Amino acid sequence: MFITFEGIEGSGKTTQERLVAEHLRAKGRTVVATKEPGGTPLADRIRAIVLDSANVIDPIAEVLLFAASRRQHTTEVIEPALARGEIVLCDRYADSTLAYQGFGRLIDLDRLRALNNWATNALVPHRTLLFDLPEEAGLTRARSRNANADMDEGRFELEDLRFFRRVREGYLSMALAEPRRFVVIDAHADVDTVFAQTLAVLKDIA
Ligand code: Z5A
Repeated sequence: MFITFEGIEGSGKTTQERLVAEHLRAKGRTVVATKEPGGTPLADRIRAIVLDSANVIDPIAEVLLFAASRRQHTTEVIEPALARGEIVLCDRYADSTLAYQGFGRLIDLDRLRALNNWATNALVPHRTLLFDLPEEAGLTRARSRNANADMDEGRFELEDLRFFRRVREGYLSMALAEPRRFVVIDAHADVDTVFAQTLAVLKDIA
C-alpha cells in the first residue's frame, strides 16, 4: 500500500503523516514514512539545492531536479519497501510536481506527466490524501512554525499568494479528475480533528 500526503505548505500533511505512521506501527504494521524532495542521501542533497533561497533556478532545471530526486527515492526506497509488503507513507510525490511546476509555474502538464511516469516507472499511489486549506492560512502556519524554530524562509516561501492559489486550485482539480485515488480532507480544524478524518478515510488499512 502506497499512500501519499499532498497539499500546500502549512496544510498539516507532515503532522498527519507522522500520526498515521505512529498509529499503524502501534498496530504492528511495518511502515516506511518518507518525504519528497529527499528520502535518500542523494535526494536529500538535491532537496538542499532546490529549497535554498540563495539559488536562482531555471524553472525547467527545477523540474528536472525534482524528477532526479524522485527517481532515486522511488528506486532506492519506495519500490523495495512495497516489494517487501510494507506500507509506504510519502509526504509529497509526483502530484506535487503537477501542482507546483504545472499549475503553479504553468509548465506544460503533459510533459510533466510523462517525466513523472519515467521517473517513477509509472508507479501511482494507491491513495492520495489532499489536505486542503486556503493559501493564506497555510502560509501563516508555515511562517509561524519557521519563526518559532528560528528557520529561514525557503525558496518556495518567497512566492506570492497568487502562486499558492494556483497550486491549491490545481490540487483540487486533480482530485476532481481522479476521485478513486484522491481523498480531500478539510485541513482547517485542529490536529486531532483532522487526524480523525484521516483515519476515517484509511479505515480499510488503519
Ligand atoms: N515541491 C515542488 O515544487 N515540486 C515537487 O515535485 C515537490 C516539492 C516534491 C518542499 O518543502 C517544497 O518543495 C514545497 C513544494 C516543493 N514548497 N512549498 N511550499 P518542504 O518539504 O520544506 O515543506 P512542505 O512539504 O511544503 O510543507 P511543510 O512546511 O512541512 O508543511 P506541512 O507538511 O503542510 O505542515 P506541517 O509541517 O504538518 O505543519 C506546519 C505547521 O502547522 C506546524 O507548526 C504544525 O505544528 C502546524 N499545524 C499542523 N497541523 C495543524 C492544524 N491542524 N492546526 C493548526 N496548526 C497545525
